Amino acid sequence: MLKLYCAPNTISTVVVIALNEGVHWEPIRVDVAGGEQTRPEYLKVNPKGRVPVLLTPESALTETGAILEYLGETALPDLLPADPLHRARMREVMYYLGTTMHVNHAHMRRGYRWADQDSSLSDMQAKVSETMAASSAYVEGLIEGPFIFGSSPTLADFYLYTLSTWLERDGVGIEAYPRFAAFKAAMEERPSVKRAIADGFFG
Ligand SMILES: N[C@@H](CCC(=O)N[C@@H](CS)C(=O)NCC(=O)O)C(=O)O
Repeated sequence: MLKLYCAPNTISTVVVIALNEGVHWEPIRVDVAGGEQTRPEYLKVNPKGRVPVLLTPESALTETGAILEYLGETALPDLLPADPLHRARMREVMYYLGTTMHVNHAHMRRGYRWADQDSSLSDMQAKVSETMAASSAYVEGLIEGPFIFGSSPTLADFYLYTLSTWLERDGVGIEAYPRFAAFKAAMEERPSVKRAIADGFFG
């Protein structure tokens, strides 16, 4: 059975929802707030000290986008577009979310990765609502509705859902972005998301 090292309100919840779409799996909860991911036992699992990590029978796989694509190819083919250009468009969105929007968010609580001085850290925090609003505006223009690419979700929708749940804490009101807000509501109708919420992965 697949196992996932995961924690509430982190990017690992993307994989939680994807797995809930139809894979037999088990969570291994990591106390990220308590720093468990920095301890030697965890670093043996993931030397990067981050969640998520997917344990397959063969190996430990990291990086949210890579895990999603592995699940798409092995267990969730309906969430992986068959057409190469559509598949590349899906990746285009996932790379943006992983390398830009997630990083914007990380400047709120994880600024110490990039700077030491208090003034630098508070500068970074002050920019988060601006950069997350800019990302939301970009995403608003992408969403065909109700999902990113129209009526059927792809792996990228799970990624975007998790980021949508971070906006309030980052000082961005999703209601300013009607398509993005409707997307979030549509995702919350899916049993996979309902189960993740009930299991305490959000909020
Ligand atoms: N590039 C990685 C980033 C993973 C990541 O940054 N995870 C965060 C949670 S959102 C984490 O584990 N943080 C723990 C820490 O910074 O100590 C991915 O997309 O999977």
